[in-house]
Amino acid sequence: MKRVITYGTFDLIHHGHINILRRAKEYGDYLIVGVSTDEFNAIKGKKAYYPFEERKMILEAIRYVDEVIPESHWGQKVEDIQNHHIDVFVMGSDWEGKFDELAEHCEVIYLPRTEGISSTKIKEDLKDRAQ
Ligand code: C2G
Repeated sequence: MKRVITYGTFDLIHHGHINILRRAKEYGDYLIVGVSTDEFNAIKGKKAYYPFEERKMILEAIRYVDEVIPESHWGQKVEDIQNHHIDVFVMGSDWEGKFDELAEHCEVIYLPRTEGISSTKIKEDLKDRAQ
């Protein structure tokens, strides 16, 4: 069984998230998602609308996702890859090159981002509409 992992905040789930999850799953049979904790988001400078537990629950309901684990710090990826016997690490192209060192442990793949959508854009558009 080929095992894939990807990471992110996955706030306000949108088709860009679904696209990356669907394509990541195509690289194997089992997809693990490391979803950022609220504390890690603060380190990333992000404030998610949904708290960790809700973002985790929503991801677990997505057909491409087999398991969700917490992402609490930048440095956990190698340990996750080893502990979960990961074959492929997938991220969107906005992270191109940032995780190349993981190639020592598994295949590293960056997939094109879905243009025109982001959780930040959703929040901004909704704010504009409310005015
Ligand atoms: N993504 C995408 N297209 C979009 C928006 C996001 O392909 N329009 C992808 C991102 O490239 C990423 C994943 O969806 O691979 C999750 O994106 P975010 O929730 O924004 O996660 P991010 O803040 O990039 O955190 O250690 C890695 C970090 O946790 C990634």
